[in-house]
Amino acid sequence: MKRWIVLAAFAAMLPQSVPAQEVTLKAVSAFAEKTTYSRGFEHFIERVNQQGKGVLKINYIGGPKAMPPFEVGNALKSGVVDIANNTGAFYTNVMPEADAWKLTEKPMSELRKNGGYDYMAKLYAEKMNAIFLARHVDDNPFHLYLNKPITSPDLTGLKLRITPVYRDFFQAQGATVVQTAPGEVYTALERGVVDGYGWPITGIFDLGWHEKTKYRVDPGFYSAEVSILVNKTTWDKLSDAQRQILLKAGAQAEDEAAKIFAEEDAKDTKRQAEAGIQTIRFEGDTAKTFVNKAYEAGWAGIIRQSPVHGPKLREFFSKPR
Ligand code: 173
Repeated sequence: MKRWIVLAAFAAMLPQSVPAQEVTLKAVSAFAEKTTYSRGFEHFIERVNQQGKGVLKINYIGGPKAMPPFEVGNALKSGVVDIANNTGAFYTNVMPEADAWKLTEKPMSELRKNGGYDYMAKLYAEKMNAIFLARHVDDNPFHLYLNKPITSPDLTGLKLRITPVYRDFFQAQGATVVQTAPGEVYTALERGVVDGYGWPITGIFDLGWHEKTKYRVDPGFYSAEVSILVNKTTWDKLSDAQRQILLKAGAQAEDEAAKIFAEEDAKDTKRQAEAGIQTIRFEGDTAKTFVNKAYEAGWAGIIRQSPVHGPKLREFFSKPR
């Protein structure tokens, strides 16, 4: 009898064998629902909710209608949301180094091996209380779109809509800049508040900007980054099984990015031409100088804001040019 009591007492101390209760994570996107830069994230959520039945569930509250895009970084840091779809340029207030992802010239698979990912992951943990789970947009260059023609890379006299992605480059070329969230671009173009805007090669049809765009300048520059972030306090509380579900769906999203955007880039380039958007193309040395200046100005901006980490990131991310 006594033995049974002792055994029962030990059994009560053992970890429960019944699975822990299902955890629900709150998610938000800095980009409009069902548009180009939310799509990879929404696919990720579908996979997690499929794989995670009874274990882990993501409750997606939506895009900028649920939360202003430039507030998503702080909301993720503080735990107001558990998961966010965001791009580095939208939360430079939390972590200026995040904008350096646009300057990567190596695939994420290589950066995950060469220490570049680890270096950034540490900054995300320290500065943003965040886990950088996966980059689902890459191989997707930015461009300058215009309503006034130009004949050289000199942008003097032009007023351009920007985010931190384009600020240093466009200013170095002489432009005047005004920052807006994507949701304000259409109205800014319609009212003639700006002469053009920065945006990647894909996605201008999502919010109807093709109706208000005359020219695209080629070549493009940099590589757009949109990624899935998890609040670290939330992450630390998850079980191994729950983390594995997120890691697996994240790895899938990151692995697919290059292939998806190779196709999307080609599709939207064609669609822009069909919509009557004319290409202003710099050739030869002019093109080369234009792109080199973009990287020079981009890195100078990152290093100015982060003098210790900036040069390190440049070593990991850059190719000699
Ligand atoms: O132009 C932008 O709003 C911007 O910075 C961005 C970044 C990544 C993908 C799409 C847009």
